[in-house]
Amino acid sequence: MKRRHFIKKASLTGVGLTVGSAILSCAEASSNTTKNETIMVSNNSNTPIAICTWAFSAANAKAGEELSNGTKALDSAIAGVAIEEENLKNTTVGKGGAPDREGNVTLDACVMDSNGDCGSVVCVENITNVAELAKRVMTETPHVMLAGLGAEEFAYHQGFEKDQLLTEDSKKAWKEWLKSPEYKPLINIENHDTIGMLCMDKDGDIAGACTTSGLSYKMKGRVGDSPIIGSGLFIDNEIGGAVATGMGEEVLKTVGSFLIVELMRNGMSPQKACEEAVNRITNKNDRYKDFQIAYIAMNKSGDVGSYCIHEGFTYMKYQNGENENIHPDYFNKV
Ligand code: SD4
Repeated sequence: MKRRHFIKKASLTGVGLTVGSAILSCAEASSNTTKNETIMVSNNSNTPIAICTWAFSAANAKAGEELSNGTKALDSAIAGVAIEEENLKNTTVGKGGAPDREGNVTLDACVMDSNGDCGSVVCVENITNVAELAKRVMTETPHVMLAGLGAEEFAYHQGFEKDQLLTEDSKKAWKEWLKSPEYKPLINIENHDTIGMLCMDKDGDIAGACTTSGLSYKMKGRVGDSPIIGSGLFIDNEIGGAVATGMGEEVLKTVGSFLIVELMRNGMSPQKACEEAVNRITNKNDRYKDFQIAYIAMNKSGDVGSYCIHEGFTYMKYQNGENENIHPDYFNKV
């Protein structure tokens, strides 16, 4: 099993106090963890890192800048993804997102913090910044998930403004689609452009956000993986985090992001864990030829990885002021 570098931390004062370090395997680490100590893997680089799905360079740079300025991981991720939620040209996130087949734009989002807290909103209309709304569910309610009208009304109570999410362009595209309304998602063309983001801040804490309008021209009421904790996003701050993009139904069936974090807990690198999560889908499902799934992951050492079914997916990585677009390996080489 791959050996990793862990730092044993004892939290005596509320501020993490490093009391020693040890080289332990992941399995040893989890079996050695007691109530009074937390096993942490070090961020070897000690610099903040932001990664996000697809080539959303401005969003990732925004998160990177926030992290560099000392903003915590969750708020940095939310600030990053907000760039795409507000980007009218992005037809699968936030305002400007493609509607369902009846013309309603409904958004899904979730966030997960480094302390294990999470929040989610599903099928929300008229609100642009749904990742921030998911955070409010986490911080301002006793619940984890709010749906539809309940989520929308909660947003107004929280001071969010009502917005028209269907733009002239997305309305035009929908009207065009209605002329021959065949529902057939196309690989990388179905605008699989959900933004999922993982951030590691200066303290080495990891958090993430995932936000989408889901599949274009989906059935009314359809919800995908993106707002589902464990499927579209999962974080365990002792181990790392993962996010998904692509055909949400297939991610849901395999609880992909949780799976990746658990595989990392058991010693896999982020890269290998993403590969295994994709393999779980392609091994059992011949239809993989017709849909795309992509995962990105980061561990507590700041290592990142990604894997997808088909060529065409890319992701962004910000570290040390550099914002790179990375083309990961993919499964379907034919
Ligand atoms: C969904 N996973 O709703 C999302 C779609 C997506 O880029 O990733 N689009 O199934």
